[in-house]
Amino acid sequence: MSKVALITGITGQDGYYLTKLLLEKKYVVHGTVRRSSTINTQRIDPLISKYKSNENLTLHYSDLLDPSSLNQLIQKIQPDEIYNLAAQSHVAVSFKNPVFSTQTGTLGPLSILEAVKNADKDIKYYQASSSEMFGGIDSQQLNENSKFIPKSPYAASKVFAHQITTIYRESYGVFGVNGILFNHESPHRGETFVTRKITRAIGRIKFGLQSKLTLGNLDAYRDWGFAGDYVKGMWMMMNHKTPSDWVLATGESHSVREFLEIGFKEVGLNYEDYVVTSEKYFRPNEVNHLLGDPSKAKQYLGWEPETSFQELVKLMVQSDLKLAEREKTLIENNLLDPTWEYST
Ligand code: NAP
Ligand code: F7E
Repeated sequence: MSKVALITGITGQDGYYLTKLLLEKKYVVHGTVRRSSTINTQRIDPLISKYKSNENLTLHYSDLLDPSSLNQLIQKIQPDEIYNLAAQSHVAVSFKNPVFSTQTGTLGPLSILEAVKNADKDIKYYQASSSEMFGGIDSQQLNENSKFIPKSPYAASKVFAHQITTIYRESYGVFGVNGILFNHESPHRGETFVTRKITRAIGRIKFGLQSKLTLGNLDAYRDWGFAGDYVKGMWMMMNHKTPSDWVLATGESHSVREFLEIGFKEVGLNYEDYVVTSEKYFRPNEVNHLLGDPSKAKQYLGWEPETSFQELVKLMVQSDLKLAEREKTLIENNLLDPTWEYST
């Protein structure tokens, strides 16, 4: 019989890649969607058209801030695995909307864990933990035993969710998994995260739709991998014999500046001719350096990243060149208003 998975945050970047993976593995997938005034399923629309007619993919309105809706949903669909991907996941925004970010990041996981604890069947739970929990105070390689020094409301809420998952594992025997994922990107990355902001701008600059790119700290270092590789790791953690904490990372760290250099070079341009910085994009408390050590996942899960940093930058640039070309055609046909630089 097919396994049943529930994914919160199915409309996000990881939601797209994980849904695709689980459907390919013949799971029956249910996902939660927030009601909004515009349709917000763009990322998963291709999967909806491919799989919805044979009932392998079902969407439900829910919000992490509504525990009773989550509880009823879990009782109704009786999933084998729950992947809690939903979060207000933008670190800079979490300083501006700290209450919403923290409530979503803490009340959400706790509500789901309570429903899992009280369910009649054994349900496995995946918590989307984050390398932001480490705080990045030096260039040390970080693993499952490294200390948490959260530096934002986002990171603090992730520490709570991580620890409450461990508490439910130890106290009630819940199969609770913490995936401590370092930054992972893709052509489906939200456009206000730095990598996608850069590759969108490169496409738009190349097609004459934008003249400059305004960023914040160019000297921040991140361990950037490809989201498609990381969702495989999530599934491997959930299908390992014992629940645990797992770091997924590439083991390489690069600066925002390096990302810019490679990205602009891919289209024959020099980033220094286009990039300016503004205080607007600096954070009240910066995570300067993140570098992960994925050796536990490699040893026990057999997980390894398959996409190099250079390949990641190139695949995002190539995808956003195509998008900018389509955008240009729409503008030329008066079907889209030109915007000369995104304010994000
Ligand atoms: P994302 O693209 O920002 O997607 C977040 C998802 O959460 C979206 O579907 C969003 O819905 C949903 N959401 C936000 N607030 C919600 C609420 N109150 N109730 C229900 N749903 C809500 O994030 P991602 O990059 O896919 O990341 C997935 C998870 O991994 C997140 O928890 C993130 O914090 C964590 N994480 C990400 C990374 C990374 O590098 N990508 C690294 C470590 C951990 P809308 O589409 O309606 O906004
Ligand atoms: O910033 C710097 C910024 O917003 C990366 C989330 O998925 O990964 C992500 O969090 C770096 C920071 O990602 C701009 O200051 C410079 O040092 O792309 P980001 P993040 O904060 O690392 C972790 C693991 C998560 O868990 C989160 O959910 O880039 N930076 N200039 C900029 N960042 C942004 N967004 N915009 C700029 O203009």
